[in-house]
Amino acid sequence: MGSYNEMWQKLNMDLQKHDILCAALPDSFGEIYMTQKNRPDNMNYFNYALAEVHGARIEEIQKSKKNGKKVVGTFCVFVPDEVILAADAVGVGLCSGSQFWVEDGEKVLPRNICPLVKAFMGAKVSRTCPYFQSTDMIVGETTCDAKKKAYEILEEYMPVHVMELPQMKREKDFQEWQDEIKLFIKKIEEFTGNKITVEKLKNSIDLVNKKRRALKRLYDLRKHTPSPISGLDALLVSQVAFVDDPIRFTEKTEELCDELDERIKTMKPNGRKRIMITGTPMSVPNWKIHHIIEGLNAEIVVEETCTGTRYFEKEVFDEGDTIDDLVRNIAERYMNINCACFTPNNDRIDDIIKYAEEYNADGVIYCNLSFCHTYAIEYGKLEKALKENNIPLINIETDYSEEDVGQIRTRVEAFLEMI
Ligand code: BJ8
Repeated sequence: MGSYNEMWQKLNMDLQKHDILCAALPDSFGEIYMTQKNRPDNMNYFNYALAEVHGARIEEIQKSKKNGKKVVGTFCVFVPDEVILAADAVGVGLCSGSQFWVEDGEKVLPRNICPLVKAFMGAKVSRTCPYFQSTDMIVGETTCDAKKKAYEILEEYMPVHVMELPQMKREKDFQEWQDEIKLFIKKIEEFTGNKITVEKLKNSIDLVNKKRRALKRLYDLRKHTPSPISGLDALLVSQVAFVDDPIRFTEKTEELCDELDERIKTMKPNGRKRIMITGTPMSVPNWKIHHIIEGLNAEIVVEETCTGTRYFEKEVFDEGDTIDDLVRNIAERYMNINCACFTPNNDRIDDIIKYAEEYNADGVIYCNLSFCHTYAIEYGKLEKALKENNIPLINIETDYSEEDVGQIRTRVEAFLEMI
């Protein structure tokens, strides 16, 4: 990473601590990513984006701020990016996947909660995340107890707006979600001073749909046997999607897909086991499970997670004459994300069975962050359904630490031999 000390200082970051974080990232990225063989050339952009994740991208965001733009941070794929962009704000996904932040998170939160929540609190408390330090407003949501209560603490550090996400999918819930989106529009208009017009909202719907389409194209290419891209690389693309400029990201992902389109013409089956990952999101730099699985000569071909299919599946319908029409379209798309915070959530099981067939998966690995109760409980139902469909499944509960790597490797190895 280049020298950005002056910028980080202006962002009131703890430079000493941040140096420790920055020193570790290139090593782990080099060891996990750069040792992969035969990577697509167009992954260079995503390597660069990762290397500059605290540098060049932050510089760009600072430039936007100087030009009067507000920066809005989010933690969940339920917060509609379309609204943020239509208000001419910059949106960044702030979920944190590093063990580095957990310790500081535990200073303000109980230890026995999900590492993702502890990590995002730790990132703020320790002043070592330049995205947090650049963010003018956080938009949270009432998905799980850990997050919704953590927002009350986060509010002591910065402005927070929380969207109430209904947790059933009845008509009345759908109406309520539309009302929440309208409240969010009002809030962000006040916050940015920019009016959201029908035209602006249509443009942002179009922009985000294009981004989704590029990711869908990438995932469709992974259906090929063998997959033309490793699961690790596909995960990196998804992780970059949360912080990058959406137009550039879409262009770069399409370029990558063009290359993969050519690749599949000459690829021959490699006999590797094809694995689907399902469960909780894997935000940057959480590459732990992918690294273990692909290190055992299997290939991950799809992730049914929020850093996978749940992020890009289904587009927002872009027809409508009024803000209300467009809000209805947005609500419809987002209410169909099958997160375990919903009850019931049988559509997620249907999705997993459908993907197993579409991606020709030999087995499914359920990855659950420790203390995430909703996903942990849902495992039982999925296990039953996959058994009925003869789809092999194992359950891995883990956090961001490295302590259980050996144990997980042994279990995955046995699973791969069995399927
Ligand atoms: S839509 S999966 S991004 S809530 S933070 S629920 S892991 S205990 S992240 Fe999520 Fe939105 Fe759902 Fe997706 Fe569990 Fe941890 Fe809560 Fe988590």
